[in-house]
Formats: sequence, structure tokens, C-alpha cells
Amino acid sequence: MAEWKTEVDGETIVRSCCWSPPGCHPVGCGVRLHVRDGKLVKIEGDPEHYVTKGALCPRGLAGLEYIYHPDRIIYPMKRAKEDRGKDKWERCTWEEALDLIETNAKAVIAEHGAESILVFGGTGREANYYYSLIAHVVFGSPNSVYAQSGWSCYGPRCTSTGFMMGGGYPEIDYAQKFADRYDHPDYKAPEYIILWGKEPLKSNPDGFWGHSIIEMKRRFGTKICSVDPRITWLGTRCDDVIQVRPGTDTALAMAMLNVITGEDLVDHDFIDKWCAGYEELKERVKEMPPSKAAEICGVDEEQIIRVARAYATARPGSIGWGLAVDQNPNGVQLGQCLIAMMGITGCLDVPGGTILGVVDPAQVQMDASQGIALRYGIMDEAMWNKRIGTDTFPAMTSFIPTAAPDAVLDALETGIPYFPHMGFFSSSNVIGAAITAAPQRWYEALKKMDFNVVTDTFMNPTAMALCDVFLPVASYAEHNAMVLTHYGFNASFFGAVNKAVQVGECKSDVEIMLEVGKRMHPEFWGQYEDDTAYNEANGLNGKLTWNELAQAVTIPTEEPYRKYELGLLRADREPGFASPSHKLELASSLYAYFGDDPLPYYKEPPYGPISTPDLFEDYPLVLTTGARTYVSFHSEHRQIPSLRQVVPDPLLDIHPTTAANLGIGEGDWVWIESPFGKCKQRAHVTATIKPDVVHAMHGWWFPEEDGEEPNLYGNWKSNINVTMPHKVNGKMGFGDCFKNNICKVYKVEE
Ligand SMILES: Nc1nc2c(c(=O)[nH]1)N[C@H]1C(S)=C(S)[C@@H](COP(=O)(O)OP(=O)(O)OC[C@H]3O[C@@H](n4cnc5c(=O)[nH]c(N)nc54)[C@H](O)[C@@H]3O)O[C@H]1N2
Ligand SMILES: Nc1nc2c(c(=O)[nH]1)N[C@H]1C(S)=C(S)[C@@H](COP(=O)(O)OP(=O)(O)OC[C@H]3O[C@@H](n4cnc5c(=O)[nH]c(N)nc54)[C@H](O)[C@@H]3O)O[C@H]1N2
Ligand code: SF4
Ligand SMILES: [Mo]
Repeated sequence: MAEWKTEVDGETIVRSCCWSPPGCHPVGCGVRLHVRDGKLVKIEGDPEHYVTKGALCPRGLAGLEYIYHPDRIIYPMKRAKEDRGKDKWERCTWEEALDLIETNAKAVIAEHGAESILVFGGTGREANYYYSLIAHVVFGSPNSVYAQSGWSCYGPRCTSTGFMMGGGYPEIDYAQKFADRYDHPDYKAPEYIILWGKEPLKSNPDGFWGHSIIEMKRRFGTKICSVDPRITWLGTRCDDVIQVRPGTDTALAMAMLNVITGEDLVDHDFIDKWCAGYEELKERVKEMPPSKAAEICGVDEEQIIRVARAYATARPGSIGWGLAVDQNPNGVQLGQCLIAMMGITGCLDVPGGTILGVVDPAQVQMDASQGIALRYGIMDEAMWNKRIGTDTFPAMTSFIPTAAPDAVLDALETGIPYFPHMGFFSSSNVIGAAITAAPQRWYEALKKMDFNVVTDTFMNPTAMALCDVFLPVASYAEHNAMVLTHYGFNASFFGAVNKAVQVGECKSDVEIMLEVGKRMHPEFWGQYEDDTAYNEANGLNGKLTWNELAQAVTIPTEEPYRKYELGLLRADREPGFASPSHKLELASSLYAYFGDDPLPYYKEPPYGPISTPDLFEDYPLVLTTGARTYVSFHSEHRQIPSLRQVVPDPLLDIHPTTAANLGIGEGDWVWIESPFGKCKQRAHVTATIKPDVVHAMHGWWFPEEDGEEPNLYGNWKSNINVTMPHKVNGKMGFGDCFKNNICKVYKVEE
């Protein structure tokens, strides 16, 4: 193995793991960073990374363009509150910027209480480790905010898992935990994989390295089914593509369970020893025969039966469940069905099945930011109980330590339970075309805040419209950090992000947290001299020193299978699952406790041909959005030339027959209008989408346009989220319409 840092012909080569910024989920692809005279001159894949073996995605390859982009903000800036929306930013020193934050935060706390500070975080990035810490332990506020309506990303899947069994996020086994990968003696590849509302080649989500699907197919002949209203590139290589009507997935999954239980394609040993509620589940899914689901979902009955049998008889089968599970108000029931499919077929945490993560009691500690704040007296119980949404969203807020997103918008608009006064935006372009439903409402509401801070790499609509201080964030090549896939909740490896260069005066998210923390609460933050001291104490939990990790670059976790037998899923280290009964609860006592049905049921999406037939006459197409592309991460990368060239404009996928009926041709600009708002994108006419469905891209703004208000870099032009309703969540508070809205589409005439 090469040294982590070598000198070759006047160049320093640093081996590292790629993460954020720019955005990505914690995949930690291996990179070799070539440095000459203090500047990066080349970024290439690291062939010695035990998972990615030299491969990088287009965004990884465009790293130099991003890091040295002329528009990147590399010094702190400030602006007077009355100049919000105007390009009147002034460069300032870190001291000035931090003074402003300290003074304003202390004034807001004195006048309105710490709860009136909101700390916003987005997804995937390293900053995700810290935004709750910044709220709870830096400012003493209970309100960290992930602003997607219904917390509709990852949270629902993790909550279904947490309530039914624990063990982090169940992931496809691609031998990611073993240094010798597919050659490991205990490993067996999945024979059959269902990719359910997930396109991992593009998304590489949450530490799942999507290319492994191709590797397993090539090497072991793994068969694949894609459940997706679109036929993706991977779909064309699949054995089955179930083109489900968006948002009806729970009916489909219940029908598969109907086949699997009805034909007794189950593992009775596993069920007898480890499951509770099998007979009730079997009874419940009798309500959903394949013929009924076929009609609801608009798919072929025979296909449902074929795929259910293929999955259940594979030794083993595995399921990759994606974002479409979360972005569905019926999604926690879908998650429940998928976990049941993993369990009752005996495919849970076995080689080649869907694997779980060792629950590390110390890891639980690290994430319990509210616990630290309470122990150090930075928040008291009364303050913690002021978290917005705990009364209206008890299931969500019992499991996730943030405020409830929909309740935060309500609070901003109505002052109930109180008006927030300060925002700290850490890795979320809140009014941009990504995270929020109804961003036009968030924009109006957030304008009223007394003081707003943003930490980012580029100017964007949120910063331009709303913020008073801009803190420049260091890219992954400019700081030391660690990568834990699935944020440590089912980690494949410990990975090192090794600093190679300094750009301007940028600081990492940890450094920013430490600096602000030392000013607000030195009694806690004073103990950490710098970012590596912080990471060593918290992320690595004393198991490794920072230098050991930096040298190794990756350290696979080498976790064993069948953790429920070994006591590795429970903090008390007894065998079983981390549910109230210590079984895999197919009928969930916690679902029932939070007022939902303990068993899965099907509910139509809130808007659609069945739920709102009258409205559907005016808005006769089902709208799904946001399928990932190779060349952007949400609202990021629009200013990177080599990436923008691949997808220069926002695209609406529309079927040729539908397009012809509407007089729409390839490349036409079209309005996409829902009952809640409209925006325009360019038609891409393609037979890969179901005829009665259209797909719109998310995350579009135009960094090349005028940034000042009212244009805000064209923020409202192609922003698909202006068509999204707010607060359409299911009984436990989860889910939205990002992938199951309705719309009409017509040509832009001007
Ligand atoms: N390049 C890139 N990678 C990313 C991101 C990014 O922006 N860019 N974002 C990251 C984030 S935050 C996330 S959460 C992950 C998400 O990554 P994935 O889980 O892969 O999710 P998507 O790409 O949104 O959608 C996956 C597929 O679901 C299909 N789909 C749409 N509606 C439905 C439906 O109702 N039912 C079913 N069964 N399928 C449906 C879409 O057509 C799409 O092909 O990606 C992460 N990775
Ligand atoms: N219509 C529709 N909308 C969607 C989706 C969809 O499928 N359809 N997907 C949704 C999903 S699943 C998610 S998770 C959200 C994501 O939404 P967000 O995570 O809020 O994504 P962005 O809007 O890109 O905002 C992220 C900002 O963080 C900055 N940034 C990048 N890396 C770092 C870092 O390391 N530190 C800091 N401080 N800043 C950084 C970026 O430059 C960018 O301005 O979008 C959601 N929006
Ligand atoms: S998938 Fe993520 S970590 Fe891997 S190269 Fe692309 S941006 Fe970097
Ligand atoms: Mo996400």
C-alpha cells in the first residue's frame, strides 16, 4: 500500500477520501490529490482504495474546476441587513464575522430565548454531523432543522428500521465491510436484487457505492429488478422493470408479500426464532392480491408474481430501497413491507442479503448532541421541550433530534408556538430549488428574521436573499476529516479526508463550529484545540488516533453477519433486535404507540386520479421529480462548466404520445403547473417514462444570471418545488409529494 503522502518529481501526492464540499453522501471514493507549489494540479482516482479502486464520478473528476472556480467565495463577507437581496457584500476578517455572529446571537437569545435560533442543515455532506450540534451545543437551541416537508429523506427509512428492529440502515451486501471484498471467505453475492425507487449508479446514496451493482452483475450474474416509473440506463440492463404509478408502491409491496406468504416462500426458522407478528402480517396482506395491486399501480399482475417469487427464492435476495420510499406519505408502510420482505425470506444480515450495522454504544453517544447540551447545562429540559413540532409530530421527533420541518414553516408564518429570529444555514440552500416544498413561502417567512448566517462555497439564492454574514467553507481537499458511510449507522469503513491545500481563508465546518462554539460556550468547546482533536475524541471514539487513520486512509469495519445472534444490535449486547420485544416486529408496537396501524396498509397519494378526481381533470398528469443526475448534487454544480455542458437546462421527461397530444416537441420550453404553483423546464421526449407520468428535475437555478432581487439567479424560473404542497404527511408525520404530485404541462408561448 502506498504511503498516504509521497513526493514525486516536485509534486506532493496526498491519498484521501472524497467527500464534501462539494456535496455528496458519505461514499468516500479514493482520490490522489497532486499538489505543486501549494496548489492542486490534478485529482485522480486512487486505485488502492479497497472499494472504489480508482473510479470517480464526473463530479469527483471536476474537482479542480470547483475548488478553483473564479466565483467561489474564499473570504468571509458581511452585508448590512437593509441590503439583503442586493450585491453589496463586503469582505471582512474572520474576527469581524465571528464578532457579528456572537453579538447578534447573544442579543437574540437575551431578547427572545435560544429557541428562536434555527440551524438549517441539508443532506449528505460532512456538515450533517454538526448542524444539530451547532443548534444544541453551540447556541443552546433545540431547533436544528432539516427543512424537507415530512423529513422525506432517509429519516422515514431509518425510523421504520428503528421502530421495527434497530441496526442502522439495512444495505445491500456488496462486501463493503471486508478489506478483501468479494474474495472474503464468508461472502456470497446476492442472486437477485430489487432496486426499489433507487438509481444508485447516479446517486451513490448514503455510502452505497452504486457501481458495485455492475460489478456483482458481471462477476456473479446477479439478477436485478427495478421498481421505477422510468426505465433508467440500469433499468435497460435489468431482468424486470416494474413501471409503477408514482406513490402507489405500498400496494405493490403488499402484493409481493401476499405472494411470498401465500406460497409459503418463507424461512420458518428465522420467523419462529426472531420475528413477531408473522401471522397478523400474513392475514393483512391477503387484502392485497396481485390483481388488485396491478390495477392500483398500473402494472402487470404476472410481473408482480414473477418478481416476488424470484426475490423470495433467491439465495439470497437483497433489496436496495431508495428515496421514493421516503417521498411518499404512505412510505413508512412501504418501508415496513420491505423490511418484512428482507426478514421473512431469511435474507436479513446474511451474506449477500441486506445487511445491518453493529450498534456502537459510543456512536449513539456521539450523535446525542442534545445529551451533551443537557449535561453541560447549555440547554435545560424546559428548553429541549420547546423544540418545534414535538406536539404535532411526536413519532418523528421522538426518533429524530431535529424540529419537525412542516411545523417550522408554520411557526415562521404564524408565530405558533413562537416566531424564530435568527437563522444559521449550514449546507442547505433553503429557498433554492431543492430542499423545501413551497420555497416561495419559506422565502417570505425567512426574510423577517433579525439575523442570518450562511456557511457555503458559492453565492446562491438563499445567501443573496437572506443572509448578513457569509462564512467560506473549505472543500474536502482543504481540511482533515473522517468519512463514515451511513454516517456511522451501518459503516463500511473509517475513511480519512486528508488536507492537501489551503484556498483563501476557507475553514471547514468543524473549524467553524469550534470557533463559534468557543465564543458561545467555552466550557464545552474549549476542550478541543483544533478540528483533528475534535474528530479524534468524537468520531473515532478513542479507537484510533487521527494519525493512524490519516496514514491508513481506509479501515474496513470487518463486521460479522447475523448480528442479532451475536448481540451486536443492542446496546446491552444481548441477542435479538433493538425493538421493544427484541424481535423483528412485523406488527410494530411502536407504530401502534404513535397512533398508526401496527401493520402495513395502502393509502393513495394525496393528489391523483383516485384521491382528487375533480382536480385531476385539470391537472391530468402525475408528476415525479428529482431523479438524480451524474452532474449535479441538488442545487450544486450549476456553475461548473464541464458538468453544466452535460445537462445545460432543466429537463422534463415526457412520453412521446403524451407530448404529441399536447403539441410539445423535444427541447420546447413548457410550463409545469400544479394546483400550488408553476415553473418552466425544457421538454425531453422519451419513451422511457410511463405515458401518464412526467418527471421534472429539481435543484435548478442559474448562477450566470443576475443575482439581485427579484431575479435571485433565476431562482423562481425552473424551481419545481414551487409546485409542491406543504404538510401532506402521513400519520407518523413523514412523507411529501416530491415524487407523487399532479400537474398539467403546456408550451411556453412567449
Ligand atoms: N449525483 C447525485 N447524487 C445524489 C444526489 C444528487 O442530488 N445528485 N442526492 C443525494 C440524496 S440527498 C439522496 S436522498 C439520494 C437519492 O437517491 P435515490 O434513492 O437513487 O433516489 P432518486 O434518484 O431521487 O430516485 C430514484 C428513482 O426513483 C424513481 N421514482 C420516482 N418516483 C417513484 C415512485 O413513486 N416509486 C418508485 N418506486 N420509484 C420512483 C425515479 O424515476 C428514479 O429513477 O441521492 C443522493 N445522491
Ligand atoms: N423536487 C424535489 N426536491 C428535492 C428532492 C427531490 O427528489 N425532488 N430531493 C430532496 C432531498 S432527498 C434532499 S436531501 C434535499 C437536499 O437539499 P439540500 O441538502 O439543502 O441541497 P442544496 O439546495 O444543494 O443546498 C446545499 C448547500 O450546501 C452547500 N454545501 C455543499 N457542501 C457543503 C459542506 O460540506 N458544508 C457546507 N457548510 N455547505 C456545503 C452547497 O454549496 C449548497 O449551497 O433536496 C430535496 N429536494
Ligand atoms: S460519488 Fe461522491 S465521493 Fe465519489 S467521486 Fe463522486 S462526488 Fe466524490
Ligand atoms: Mo436526500
